[in-house]
Amino acid sequence: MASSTAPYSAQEIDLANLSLEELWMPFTANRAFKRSPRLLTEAKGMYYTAADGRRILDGTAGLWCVNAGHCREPIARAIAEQAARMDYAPGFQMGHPLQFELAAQITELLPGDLDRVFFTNSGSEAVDSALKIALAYWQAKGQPSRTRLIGRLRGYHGVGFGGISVGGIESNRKQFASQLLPNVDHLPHTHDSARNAFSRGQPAHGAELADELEQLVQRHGASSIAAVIIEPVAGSTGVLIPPKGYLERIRAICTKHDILLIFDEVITGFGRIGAPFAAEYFNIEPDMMTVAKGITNASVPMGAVFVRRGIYDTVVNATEQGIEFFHGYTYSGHPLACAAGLATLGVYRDEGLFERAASLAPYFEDAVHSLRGARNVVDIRNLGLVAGIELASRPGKPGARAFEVFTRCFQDENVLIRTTGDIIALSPPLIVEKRQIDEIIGAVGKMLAQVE
Ligand code: PXG
Repeated sequence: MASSTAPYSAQEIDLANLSLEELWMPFTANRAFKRSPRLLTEAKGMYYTAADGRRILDGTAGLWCVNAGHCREPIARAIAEQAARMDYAPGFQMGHPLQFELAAQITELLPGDLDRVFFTNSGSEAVDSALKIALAYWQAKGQPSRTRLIGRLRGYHGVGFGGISVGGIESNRKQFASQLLPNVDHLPHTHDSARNAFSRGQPAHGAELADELEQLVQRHGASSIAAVIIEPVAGSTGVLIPPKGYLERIRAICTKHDILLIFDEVITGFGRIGAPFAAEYFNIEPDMMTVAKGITNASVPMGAVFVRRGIYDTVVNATEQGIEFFHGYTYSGHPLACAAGLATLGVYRDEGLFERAASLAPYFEDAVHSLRGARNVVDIRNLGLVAGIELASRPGKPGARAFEVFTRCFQDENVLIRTTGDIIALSPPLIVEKRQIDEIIGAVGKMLAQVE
């Protein structure tokens, strides 16, 4: 194309002359990245193509989100057709059929009376929306003193002010520490390497850590507490599987004191642990769930809050007329996201991908635990198709060792993994084949042996 015209598609970008300076990259060491960039240009199924043409096996489903594999034809087609038919429709005081249809189809996957859906565009927005729904609910119910929010140490709930306030990842909070939400408490995290290292599936020890919630209730009074938010399986912090009995106890204490329980299922939702949602896997019904990522197979940004019918009814019926909940986004229920979501649900259903994740889980478990004994490995934990491999840190350089494994896996082994601190996280698309699991584990094992 003529050089006077700006490129408008990936194929037309001149990679050799691509300027990296202008973009401020998220959660990235910008200066180091721009010195030695890692660029992806295409994707199909289990593989990315890197800018230098190498095929890269995706061991992380992008960022835990491309559960059905990349560039699935039915999803790409649905997006393209919808973009041509109706690109956008206002979501305030107006609607379009796709958003109602997607909400209806999703609720078929949900347990009990979790059957109301509020759409957002990301997990962070879903979390902030859920926290606001909790406050609106208690106000509508005539208990406006219930405002306290309880999260958990090492929890990740996105990057909104609400999410980092209830979240418990220190590095995400410290630049903003003076302006976080007030009236927030944190439960202890559930990681206990002394008792639970190398557990397969749910660790045996730690159910009693839930009792800290009872302590917080005693300290503050139940009538001051609006909601508890936790990831059923903590992802971002490095894959922490809930101890046996822990989630049951959290649920029981919340029920006893009438505290709303929010499961943040942004990672666990849509099949990651071998069930539609962690709520089903653990057979525990939260009062709300937050999701994103797998809802559209990450093809178009979308998040959602799933809400028990009674919460919706309470908020909506509390207002005589007019708008009941002063909250929403320009792109809530965006037509492209809804089209992608419907097609994604179709792929999950037609290919039985949640069941596939469940049936591959034992093979995946054996594969990741075969790395026990590899150099510097101090713990391995897993559930469904997610695993964390924790390495001993280099003195004074937390995260450096795992990051070197990550860069070498990408550069030398053509395998994409993810690291957080010194923990390697694996979460392949649910379409992964056994030989690809072997390839991912083989690459990690080889690099663990080589990296100092
Ligand atoms: N809650 C949970 C449990 C998450 O895992 C969010 C909320 C926020 O979602 P958005 O869509 O706003 O990013 C997340 C996101 C990683 C990693 O590798 C994890 C996430 C995002 C990016 C990277 O640990 N989780």
